[in-house]
Amino acid sequence: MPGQTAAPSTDLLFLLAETRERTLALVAHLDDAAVESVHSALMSPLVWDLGHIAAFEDLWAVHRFGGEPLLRPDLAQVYDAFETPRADRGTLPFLRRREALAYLEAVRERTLAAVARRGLGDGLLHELVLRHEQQHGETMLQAIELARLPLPPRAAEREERSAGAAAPGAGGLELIEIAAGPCAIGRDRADGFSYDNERPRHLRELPAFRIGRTPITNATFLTFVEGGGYERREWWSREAWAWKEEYDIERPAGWTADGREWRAGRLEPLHPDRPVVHVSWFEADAFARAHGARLPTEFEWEKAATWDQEIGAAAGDEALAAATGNVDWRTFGTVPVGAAGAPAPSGCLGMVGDTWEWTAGRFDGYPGFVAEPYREYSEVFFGDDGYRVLRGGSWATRARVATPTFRNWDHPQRRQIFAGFRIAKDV
Ligand code: AVJ
Ligand code: FE
Repeated sequence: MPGQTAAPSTDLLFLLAETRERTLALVAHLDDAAVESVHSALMSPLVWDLGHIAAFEDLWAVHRFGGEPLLRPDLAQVYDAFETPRADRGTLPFLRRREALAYLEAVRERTLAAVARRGLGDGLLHELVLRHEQQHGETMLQAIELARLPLPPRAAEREERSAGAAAPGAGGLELIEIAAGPCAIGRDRADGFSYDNERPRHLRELPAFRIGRTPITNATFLTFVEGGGYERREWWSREAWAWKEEYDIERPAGWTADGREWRAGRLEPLHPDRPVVHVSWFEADAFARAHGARLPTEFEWEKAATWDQEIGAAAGDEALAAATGNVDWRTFGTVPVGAAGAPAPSGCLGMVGDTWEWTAGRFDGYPGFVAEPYREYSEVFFGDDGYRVLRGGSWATRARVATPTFRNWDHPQRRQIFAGFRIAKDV
């Protein structure tokens, strides 16, 4: 599958270099003000991500793996994401663009020197560093979208993959039934790289359920907006209603009242067949209630994405890779639902790629969870804080990260993620 870890090899060094090129290309066309200023209380300045990527690599590849002292111990605090919430990052003495770029380069030299000295070991720490930078690439794309900054010039060459692709599944309202039975959830170290929150792989018994063949499209969500969806108190939870009222939320983030949306720094007509994105969990939940439905649990989602009823096991790596749709910044935007990737064995389309999908439950550890290699990756977000799980990755997620077992999470009111949803129902 795309997230598979090959035996540690020089492939990893190639991928580190390729990922770095992409990181740098995200900001190369922007001026210092665009890169260094805080555009939104929700997001770090782009330059913070640059320094943070370097600091993470300094810690894990140079210090922990290479056994060298940190290159910049003075910066550890500034770039500690947990110590310094996003809202406060604008006030920190973080590096300016020129210094951050130099820091990235100096750390990378030390990383490569350590590899030259001791090889890659089992490759897991370098894999962690690689995927960390890849995840921050998506965070930076979110910041760029939110600030309505231009995408890198490469995005202008993006393929238009909409041709001929009608949206199957009635705009997301067609549901597929998944029979009752067990499903293996998660991924073990023996299967290659996994994050601690995906482990241990374990069986779950699930009752039969129905789930959207595709995510909900813009056209379908528009009927909710125009049908008074944001005014019907009965469709909203108490918490969601309070949020919606406080912030005067009337439509998905980036939509205008006259039926257009902000995409890649410009206003474009709303594309009816593309999945709705930039909705919060609260909005997704309200939409589902309006349709007498609910959001799928993350286990239902994973079963719909991976489970092959015929063989009573997860589909093979090749089938899962073939079902992976629009990822890797291939189009720098969404495509019509169902247009990219083969169907999962369940018949569901577009499970991985195009848009993250909100799921019903709280983010928590699987039974037997062990934090590794650091508690701040996921454990500190578990439990009652109300983080909801997103699955499936978006067009902005790198293929290596966008696996059907990968768990993303955020607060239910957040809308900066390239996130939509599909609906589900009990049988
Ligand atoms: C998995 C996307 C929620 O951005 O907070 C980046 C990924 N962890 N650096 C985040 C992450 C540490 C994480 N998410
Ligand atoms: Fe990080």
